[in-house]
Amino acid sequence: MNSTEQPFQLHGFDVSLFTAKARVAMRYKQIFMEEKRADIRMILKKTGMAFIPVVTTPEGETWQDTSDILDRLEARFPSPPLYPPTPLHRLVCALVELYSDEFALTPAMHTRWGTEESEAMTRLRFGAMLGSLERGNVAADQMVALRYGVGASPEAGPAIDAHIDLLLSALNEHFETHDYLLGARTSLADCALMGPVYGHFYTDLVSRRRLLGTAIPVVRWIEFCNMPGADGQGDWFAEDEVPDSLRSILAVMGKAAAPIQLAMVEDVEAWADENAKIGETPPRIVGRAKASLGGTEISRDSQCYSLFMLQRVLDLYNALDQEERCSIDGTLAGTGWEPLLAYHPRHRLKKRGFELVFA
Ligand SMILES: N[C@@H](CCC(=O)N[C@@H](CS)C(=O)NCC(=O)O)C(=O)O
Repeated sequence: MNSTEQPFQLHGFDVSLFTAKARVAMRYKQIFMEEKRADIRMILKKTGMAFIPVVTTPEGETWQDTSDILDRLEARFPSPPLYPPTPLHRLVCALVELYSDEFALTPAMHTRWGTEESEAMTRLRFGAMLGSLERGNVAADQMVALRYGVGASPEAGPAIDAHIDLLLSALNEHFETHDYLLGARTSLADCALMGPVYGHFYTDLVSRRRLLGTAIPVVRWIEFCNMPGADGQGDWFAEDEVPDSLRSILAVMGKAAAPIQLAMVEDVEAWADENAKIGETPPRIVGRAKASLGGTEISRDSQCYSLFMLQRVLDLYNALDQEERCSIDGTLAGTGWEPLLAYHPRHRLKKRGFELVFA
């Protein structure tokens, strides 16, 4: 780096789930960067969509979609690595990413908008962030509408709270002994999970109290991820090691996430059977899926993007040879992820620029 070098820019917000994911990756890699409060008009102009975050590079490229952003960061700055070398650990990362980016929107929207106290605080915070209470309330109203789209309804509240308790208790147990999900080094899994756990649970008032009151090992992990420090980290777990505490986390995630993810993907596939045209962009939402979360029915909009995220997991899993797959199946048996790994999509989506199109 020298004084004439331009920084990478991360355009996002502290309250944004996906900004938290990208931030952890960029800090861990010690990339010369600055954070900018997102200017949605600029983002719309550059990407054609209003999603945050966006990364702009010193060469003037724009990167959008954190999964893609992290892939690009890893390719451009391979050291220190975020993606572990063994197939099992890569798959663990992809499953945690699927849970965090997809399912965890339900608990994340619940912690933000599911109590009067959190909602009132968030409205004030949005106002402060956007320059006026009026603007804050406009943004908040849009987000409250999205809450129902991801199944964070008041009726589902108790089941979602029970899920958050299970997750925090599994994470607490793991982080009592390990600094990060995969051992002594940050990975893609930590970046992804920081999205909901830092971006929402830790910045929303009521759940923040819950973390500070009952989950100090998780808070310590949040601090480590957000401030990775320059003094070096240790190693990931050896070879194919998945300690019981990590397996328990995967089981909490899989049992909650796999049923609704599969139901959403089945809706997308049924829609695509009738309507998909190669090279064409599907609508964002094509139905409404239902599944059980701990015995309570939750329902969510079926988004085509959910098939794209599942492909990321299946591409890794299906590239394994039979021996590797057998060993991974053994490790993941009983975690709830099995039906997703066994699924064979009839349709495929890919990116054309920033858009999803049928391949
Ligand atoms: N897949 C995208 C999702 C980004 C995303 O949904 N960002 C949220 C803010 S954290 C957003 O912009 N939501 C606006 C919307 O859903 O319309 C990514 O990984 O970057």
